[in-house]
Amino acid sequence: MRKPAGDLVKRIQNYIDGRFVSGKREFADINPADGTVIAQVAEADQAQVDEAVHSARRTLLGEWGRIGVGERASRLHRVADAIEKRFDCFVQAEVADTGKPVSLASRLDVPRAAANFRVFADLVKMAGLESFQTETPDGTHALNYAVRKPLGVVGIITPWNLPLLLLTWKVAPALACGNAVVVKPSEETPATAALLAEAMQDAGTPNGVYNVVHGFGPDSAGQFLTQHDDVDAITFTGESKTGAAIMKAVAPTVKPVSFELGGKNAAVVFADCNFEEAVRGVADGVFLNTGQVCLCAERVYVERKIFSSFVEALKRKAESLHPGHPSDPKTDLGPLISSQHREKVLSYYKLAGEEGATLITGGGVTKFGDNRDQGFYVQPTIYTGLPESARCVKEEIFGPVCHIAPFDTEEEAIVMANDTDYGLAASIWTSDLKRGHRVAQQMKVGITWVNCWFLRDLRTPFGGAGLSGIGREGGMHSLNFYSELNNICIRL
Ligand code: NAD
Ligand code: 6OH
Repeated sequence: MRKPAGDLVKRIQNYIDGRFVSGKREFADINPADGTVIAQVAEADQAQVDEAVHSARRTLLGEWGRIGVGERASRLHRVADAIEKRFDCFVQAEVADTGKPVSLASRLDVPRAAANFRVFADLVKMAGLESFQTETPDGTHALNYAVRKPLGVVGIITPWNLPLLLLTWKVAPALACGNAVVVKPSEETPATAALLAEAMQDAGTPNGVYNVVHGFGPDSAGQFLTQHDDVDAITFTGESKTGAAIMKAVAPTVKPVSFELGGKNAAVVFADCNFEEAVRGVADGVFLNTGQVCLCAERVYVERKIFSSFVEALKRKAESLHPGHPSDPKTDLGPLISSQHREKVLSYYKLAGEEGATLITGGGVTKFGDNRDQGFYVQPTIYTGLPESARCVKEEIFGPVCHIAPFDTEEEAIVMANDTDYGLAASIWTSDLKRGHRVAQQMKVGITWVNCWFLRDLRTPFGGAGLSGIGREGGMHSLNFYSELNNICIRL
């Protein structure tokens, strides 16, 4: 861990009840591109998590609880305005924390953060609820209608790969529904959650509506939040095994949970695809954000007729990527998030060899001959030749890596794609639309893309099957998770 030359190390604080506060302990926020310390982060202790939860509860009983849905929606639009006003700050903070290319943060992460607030602000104003005229056999008439109430205090725990995008994906609908939130961003990427607090202040969000507690999971802010008696619900994005630990932690207080977890996603490429588009799309789906997107395809299945040419074309794509400093606009492959995560990814590169894989490209560490060698770069990597039972084909690696296997029939491709304990996403590449529908409907996942990948409409259901999650967020699904519905039955 190195200090930046001649630079003051920043301090990132907790944000509780509208004030930035330090902690008794601090931890370092590391720039993955060169291993320097970019900030010292205040770790929230149990008392500070308590204070954040109490401040959220107070505002629900006070100012925030009295604000109607129209006014809430306009405040959320103001949060989006405030994000757009600080666009460059958000981009710089996200790039420094994650090491992702500036081009990606500017195109994806920060615009999506603003869009998350706008979409849920608009949606909540338009959202109706069902009502029923009821008639019983004895001739009694009644009117049933449901009303939407906030859940209360929502705990939000998020990962490091798309920190601001995934945080706002949950904060926006939670606030739209009238909740107050306590967020625990990843210890690897605390900066944009803190910047969002400034945007909340700009937007006139009352104190206590948005609180940030920094820290780790076990015996730290994450666990203090999930075990808290006065937190009404937990929404979590991260690894499946962390989801399992959180499920245990919330069990005694029976909190509703929404889990968006890991994936081991398949891309299925048929010989009738538009070859160039499929290569471009699959390359994006394997290497975007250095493979650190839960939706990335680590398993690619290609119809045997085009197998060799596809492997060759994807190899060329991988070798034409520009690894480099994230702030360089030409960079399209940044480092992995941390030294520890690089060790994990490299252990799978080694394991692939032990399991008998044929290495097509990559397989090691990228070397630059300058300070980037203190960063956490790995080569984009492609393997073939593994059996479907290999650990490298079964386990989520979360790096710029895929295994490509051939198939002969549509039925075989479907069986292979579904042969996983995860169930997050799939992509299918074919020019035959009927086949596209047919195969898509048999994928055991939360989202299937046909001839595209990570093309998002925020009104659609998003989530995973199996180890990939519990529940759906997106559009009305988010509003329903973040609301308590009270059905009122009136005898007429
Ligand atoms: P992680 O599970 O290690 O950490 C996520 C968050 O949980 C962090 O804030 C961490 O501090 C916290 N945490 C860890 N242990 C905890 C505990 N016991 N109690 C409470 N909080 C705890 O995940 P990560 O490494 O940050 O992110 C990568 C993982 O996230 C990958 O598996 C990826 O597939 C998954 N992911 C899924 C989605 C999705 O939408 N399905 C999106 C992004 C990432
Ligand atoms: C996982 O890394 C990406 C998740 C994406 C979303 O949750 C989204 O809403 O686009």
